Amino acid sequence: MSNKKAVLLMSYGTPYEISDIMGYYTNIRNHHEPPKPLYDELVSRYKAIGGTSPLAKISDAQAKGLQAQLDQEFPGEYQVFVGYKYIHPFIQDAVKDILAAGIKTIYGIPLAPHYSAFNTGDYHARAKEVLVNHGDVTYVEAKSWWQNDDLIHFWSDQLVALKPQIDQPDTKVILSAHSLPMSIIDGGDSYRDEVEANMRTVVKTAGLTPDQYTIAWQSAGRTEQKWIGPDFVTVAQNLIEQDNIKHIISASVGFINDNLEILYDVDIELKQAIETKGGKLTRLQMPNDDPKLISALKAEVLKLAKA
Ligand code: FEC
Repeated sequence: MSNKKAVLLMSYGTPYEISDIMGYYTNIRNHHEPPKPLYDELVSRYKAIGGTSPLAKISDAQAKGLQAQLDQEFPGEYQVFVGYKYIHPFIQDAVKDILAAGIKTIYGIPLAPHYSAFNTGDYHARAKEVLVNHGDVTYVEAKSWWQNDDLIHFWSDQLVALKPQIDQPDTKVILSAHSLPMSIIDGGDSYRDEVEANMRTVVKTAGLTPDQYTIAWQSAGRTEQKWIGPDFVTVAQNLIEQDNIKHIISASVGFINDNLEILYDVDIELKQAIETKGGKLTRLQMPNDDPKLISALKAEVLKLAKA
């Protein structure tokens, strides 16, 4: 038996190469293969950002950064593992590795700061299903960690640096996060409320006035159902056409990584939509493995350790 504690970082995962996309997309669609037009469309989005997303490398860098910060303060006490929901190494396999290492305490932390029973809640469920017959193992779960000061300041510092531009009457900040089907929100999921509270805290910390920003949603799925809106492309175009806005500053506060939804949906799709209407886009940097993000993860580990 080991006295070490495991930190299990969990996220969506991303295809490592084009040939992984079919299996990955099939997993996202609950083991149903995507129709060919949807599959082709997803492949073309990955190709447009260079073939694959940098997400796997970034998750790896986050895990290494966290391990280094923990080792510095608590040598030998923690071992960081990574598991994905839709591609290998799967969350369940990471938990099996933890068990094989003889570790009896697991701190489960989603690499997404807003709780959603649909998304991050499901990460925990997948981890815990492996532990059903392991009553001697303690699993402590992080729910939401967007309130962390370092993470709030990661965003608000960038807005403060852009304040001279934001103070211009032709400029608007659009804060965005991944949309979800409204049926999930109507079922009582806290995701939308958490995301909006996060956005309001960021703009308040940066000292923005209500007329300087707006909240919108991005990356809704290609389905018939109603998703949380308004969509950020429509919002941006209306601002330019109807409100004399020329400069949009995009802050995708709902994510912590450069991924397909940032590099394609913001950097290609939103940018083109804005430029078509004669406007200009500036996008805030994503946390990735910035020391502030790593400190936020470490703070969450220490919070769980005290719980
Ligand atoms: O490879 C990459 O860089 C992208 C990885 C990726 C991240 C991500 C984040 C979120 N998603 C959320 C909700 C949904 C819902 C559906 C859905 C569908 C997809 C598809 C791909 C995909 N998601 Fe994702 N998401 C990422 C990738 N997502 C690929 C399938 C093609 C498409 O629709 O674009 C609809 C599922 C369904 O079809 O039934 C719902 C939420 C997040 C933000 C939180 C988080 O990061 O976990 C919410 C990264």
